Amino acid sequence: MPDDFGSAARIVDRGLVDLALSGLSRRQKTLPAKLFYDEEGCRLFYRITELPEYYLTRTERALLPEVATAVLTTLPPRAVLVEYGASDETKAAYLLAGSGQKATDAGTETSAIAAYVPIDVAMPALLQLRARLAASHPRLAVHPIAGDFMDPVKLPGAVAGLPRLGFFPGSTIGNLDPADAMRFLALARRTLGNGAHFLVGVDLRKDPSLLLPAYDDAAGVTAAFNRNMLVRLNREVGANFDTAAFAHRAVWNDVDSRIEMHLVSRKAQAVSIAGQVVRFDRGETIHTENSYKYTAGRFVAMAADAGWNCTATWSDPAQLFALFLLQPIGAG
Ligand code: AVJ
Repeated sequence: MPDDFGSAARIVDRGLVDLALSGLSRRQKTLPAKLFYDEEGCRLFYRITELPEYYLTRTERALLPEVATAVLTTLPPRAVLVEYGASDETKAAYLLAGSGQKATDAGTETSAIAAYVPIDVAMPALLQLRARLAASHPRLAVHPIAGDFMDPVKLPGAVAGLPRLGFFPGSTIGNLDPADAMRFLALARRTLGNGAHFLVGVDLRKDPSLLLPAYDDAAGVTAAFNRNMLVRLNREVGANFDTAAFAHRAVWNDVDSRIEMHLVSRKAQAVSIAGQVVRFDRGETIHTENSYKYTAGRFVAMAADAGWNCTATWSDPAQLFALFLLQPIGAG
């Protein structure tokens, strides 16, 4: 059936079209932040994590050796590590140290973790992660799940009954508005169950003079990351954004305690997306991302509302970033 082949080549992802058009038909135009992470977006985000202005990743990573040691000693043996938004295993590796490595490393196998369930929207990244872990931790059971962590997660049957350690590093929770963050924490409470531990990395509220450069770096990597959303829509759903006609803007919204990223239309223009025309005024913006910043008190209160007790906190001396260890309220 040559006709089917012909049309299949031009099939666009309706889900992506609908997501884009529904956001772009609002008064304040929006595009959802999860659209950032195609392959190029993942590469650009990785470059962001290495920027001098982007303190988040390096600050969290500096805390992880000590945090991992402390968490692993409180964990029951043979736990499953469930990581939300696991685009790579570099952070999980601290918790997996000594887990399921070659038999010759058996002497170091004191670790609690028997299985790893990375959850992420980026399927290619998950497949690469699994391939790397097959080499570095051949005896670790790895069960990737491709999907949005805001949807209920069904843990694979193979890990049923094992105690659980949830892991949500990188302040990815900051992408969710507070209502969704609460919903997510409550959902994770149900997925991870009684007896669980949940380690969450959170970027702390701080002076905008430190925050803004982290989202508007001198090398322009964050600008390219932001515009890549338009590049992706051009390629995947046949939109015709002139990407140079949109400027990157990061703003600090003090009332809502968040960094906002926008793409600012440099002129009045019309863009066609899957046959629909979207008009932009000059200076009109597409709101592409929120990155909420919490005080420790605010985060702990929100976690409590979602059914979690905070049992330990780690932060750097400058209090830029924090890791919170949560355990279910009233369980065990
Ligand atoms: C992956 C959501 C933690 O909000 O800091 C980095 C994404 N956006 N630069 C963040 C991001 C712009 C990042 N998170």
